[in-house]
Amino acid sequence: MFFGAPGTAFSEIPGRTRVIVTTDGEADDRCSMVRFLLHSNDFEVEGIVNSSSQFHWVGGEGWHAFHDPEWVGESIDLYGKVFENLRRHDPRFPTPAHLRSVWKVGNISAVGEDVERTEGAEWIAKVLLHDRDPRPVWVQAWGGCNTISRALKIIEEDHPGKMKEVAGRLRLFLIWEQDETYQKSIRPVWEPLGVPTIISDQFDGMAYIWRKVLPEETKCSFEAPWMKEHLLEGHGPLCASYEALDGAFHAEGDTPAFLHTIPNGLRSTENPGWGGWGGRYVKVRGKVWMDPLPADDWQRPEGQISIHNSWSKKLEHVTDPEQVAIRTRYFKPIWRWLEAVQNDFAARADWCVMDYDSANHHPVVRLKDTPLEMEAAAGESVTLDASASRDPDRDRLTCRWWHYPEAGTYPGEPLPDIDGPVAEVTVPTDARPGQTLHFIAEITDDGEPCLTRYARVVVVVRDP
Ligand SMILES: [Ca+2]
Ligand SMILES: [Ca+2]
Repeated sequence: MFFGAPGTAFSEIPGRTRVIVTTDGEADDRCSMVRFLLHSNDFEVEGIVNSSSQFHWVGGEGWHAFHDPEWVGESIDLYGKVFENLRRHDPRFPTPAHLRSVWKVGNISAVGEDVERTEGAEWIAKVLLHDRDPRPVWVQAWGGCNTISRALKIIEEDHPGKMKEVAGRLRLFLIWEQDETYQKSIRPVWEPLGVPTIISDQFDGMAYIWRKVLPEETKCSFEAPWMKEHLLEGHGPLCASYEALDGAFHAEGDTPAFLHTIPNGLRSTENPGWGGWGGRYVKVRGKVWMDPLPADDWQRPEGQISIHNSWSKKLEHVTDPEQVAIRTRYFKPIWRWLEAVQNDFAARADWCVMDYDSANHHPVVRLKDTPLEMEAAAGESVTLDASASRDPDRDRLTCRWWHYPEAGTYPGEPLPDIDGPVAEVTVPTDARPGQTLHFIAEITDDGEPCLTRYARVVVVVRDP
């Protein structure tokens, strides 16, 4: 254990990621939106755009009905009611007026409709074409890709000379392919231009099937008593609007799309294979990343991946212990972080109603004489030092350094965890030059709820 040195809360906060959300307004999108708005200090929110999907569109009947796009405006209004208090905890929370100004309605009239030049599609195109800001824009499909597809067609039609530049700025995070437009329109044109694209199936661990697929030990913060205490009651109107199911976590299938882009120290945006709050992915072609194979003999679909051929749905109902073990392993890149993710949510819910001194705030991880990337030969030892970390609330911090084998390329046995802020690790003698080992500093305070931040050090094995 060590004590975080005192400090002001707002210095040294990592840069925010630029994000655009497209959403089909399903109940779980509406739950995700509550969390997203409470994380909006972590992002530069460039767009929130209603879109259709294979599940919901205007004119869809019964379960396929389209939730009136105004739900986004209503969520922003509820955010507006707690905004002043959120600002006491981080002045970077965007104003409700800003969020309203970037909320647009996109292509919603039918499944996969990407013909009409909607306001939402024009807006996404405009942001992507904005050449004064060179930083990546993470465009997330919480629903179909059709509005994104229309936006990219606008760029193809009106600004063909800018496509390469846009491709360099665009990042796609797709929650399945919830219509055919990725395969039909986006993939043929934009994959060859090297747009980094993550197509997730693991997200389903946070969606409706969470109770079936998450390990027991991760479920406590999804159950009704936890949700009631930490979110639903006594935390203001935005959290009260969260559509719990019988009081418990409902579903937030789209949440991993933005969890991936939170600057929490895991540096997931640098490489989808490194793993982070939004899951861990493997490169399947070009710059396209999808879920790791559940088992060696599973085949990845060549074309669209969605509810009809998803691995999560194949694994949902298995009961054979071997298959259950495969399922647990498959969702681990998501569930391994969930306790910290839920505590983060709870702290933000507190920020809606509490003053600064009553609430908890994140540790600030600081490494000392420890580059984020270092070289070491097999058999050589390196020191990883996070002892300069601190906590704005002067909370006591605990640190654990752990080896994340799946994130690196060294294929041997995982190295043991090391408790404490300073770790000396020895590169295994059988590691080969060029292989990588990832070490995560996981630093947690003793505030209520406890909050966790990270650092990731990548050790590249060099020639002796
Ligand atoms: Ca959705
Ligand atoms: Ca704290």
